[in-house]
Amino acid sequence: MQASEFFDSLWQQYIKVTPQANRIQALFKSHGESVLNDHVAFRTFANSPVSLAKLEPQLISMGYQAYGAFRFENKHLVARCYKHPEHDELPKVFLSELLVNELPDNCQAIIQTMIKQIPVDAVQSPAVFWSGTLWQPLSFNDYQTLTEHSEYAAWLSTMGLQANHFTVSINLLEGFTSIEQVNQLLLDEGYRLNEVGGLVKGSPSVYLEQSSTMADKIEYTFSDAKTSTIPSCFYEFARRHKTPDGVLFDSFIEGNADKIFDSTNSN
Ligand code: OOG
Ligand code: NI
Repeated sequence: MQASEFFDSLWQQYIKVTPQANRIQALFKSHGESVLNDHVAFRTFANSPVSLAKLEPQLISMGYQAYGAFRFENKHLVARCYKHPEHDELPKVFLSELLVNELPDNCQAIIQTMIKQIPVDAVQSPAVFWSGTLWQPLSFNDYQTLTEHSEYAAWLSTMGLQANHFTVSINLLEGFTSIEQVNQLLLDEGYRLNEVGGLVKGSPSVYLEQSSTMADKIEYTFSDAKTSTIPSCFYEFARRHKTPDGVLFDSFIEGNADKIFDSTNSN
């Protein structure tokens, strides 16, 4: 699959559950901007047929290369990032996975019932990245148990494989040069931003500043027919700075990412 086709399909699936992203993109365009993506992100279950190691070859097949690795002890996650060496205009990819066996036993049991339903050959093509939940809905009670221990697990249980967020590259905007300007535009338009650790994650001194909306909310029907609103996906904004060697920093920062993850918290 061509990367351009990949990102088009991914975006179409994403805006179905994240209407705010489509509206915010249109807002930037109404200010004369062309909107290009810095990166997209995915979440998955480790030790499953869709683990990071099983998904990675699909990124490689489109010409991507891994170039960074991250660990989030408190959230029980690891992540890798990927870029396209020949086409640096293509979005980078941030792929994380949940270390299920670090969670309490009751959470592991809930997650194993989902993992067991994933076909062993689920990964056939890059289209797996918008295949959603490859398992039946869990009960509302189990969902609540997961939220208590891992918001990431709860999100992944209901949303599955799809773009968790797209990220506007502030560097490639013309009229909005600072992240504060972007945040102010969004606040003025009534969007709710992730405030964990402050609106701006990072600083020029770590060469990366990021902010994000709080995820949209969608109606979801659990296995026991209980319907509730759950967080879907969010939109991120990133401004990169030059490192001392004069090139734009192109990786990710654990301290920033740790807070960006909270954009899908349930309240
Ligand atoms: C990924 C959070 C990290 C970034 O840009 O640092 C991230 C996620 O929420 O799945 O996107
Ligand atoms: Ni991100």
